[in-house]
Amino acid sequence: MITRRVLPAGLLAVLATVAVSACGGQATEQAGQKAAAPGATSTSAAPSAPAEGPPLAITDPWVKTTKKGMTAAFGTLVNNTDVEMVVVSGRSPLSPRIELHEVVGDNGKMVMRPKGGGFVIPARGTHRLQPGGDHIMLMGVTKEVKPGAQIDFTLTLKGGETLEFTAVGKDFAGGKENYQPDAHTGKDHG
Ligand SMILES: [Cu+2]
Repeated sequence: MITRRVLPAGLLAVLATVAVSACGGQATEQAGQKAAAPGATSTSAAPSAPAEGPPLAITDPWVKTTKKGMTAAFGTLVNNTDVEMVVVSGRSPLSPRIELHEVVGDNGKMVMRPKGGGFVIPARGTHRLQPGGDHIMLMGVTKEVKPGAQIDFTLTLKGGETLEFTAVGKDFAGGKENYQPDAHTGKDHG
């Protein structure tokens, strides 16, 4: 008797699955997008990931060395999926206050400011964080970052997924790349 009750339910489930996948390309794509997103949790979830890598990764992450105060983190965000990803916030034990910044020209000077909408990584594309361009801004740093230091970061995507990585401390002479920490002076940064 129990099997008779269970069977129709199982059949319904199968029918439902068939119906969903028969809805056409668009619906199937959306289902694929939803399935792909939760996988974007962490690069450390890599062992079972396909050869192309995790859904979202960052290559060569590094943090500019500093005594204290402000610094920034860089690297190249790599989107291995068919859907756009948007990084909306970041956190790290190194700083109580992290913002996603861009560098723009303002009356002939390059200034930094929070990037509205966050960092967008196109489907199957990359988004480079580099001195003079978009960067992860760390403010209120109280611990010295020396060359080779290992700094943990967590970036959060629009959908709530996260990317965790460890960036390495590197010396960087800012001059020609227009990376100017003092560009923050007079802006909203504390
Ligand atoms: Cu900045």
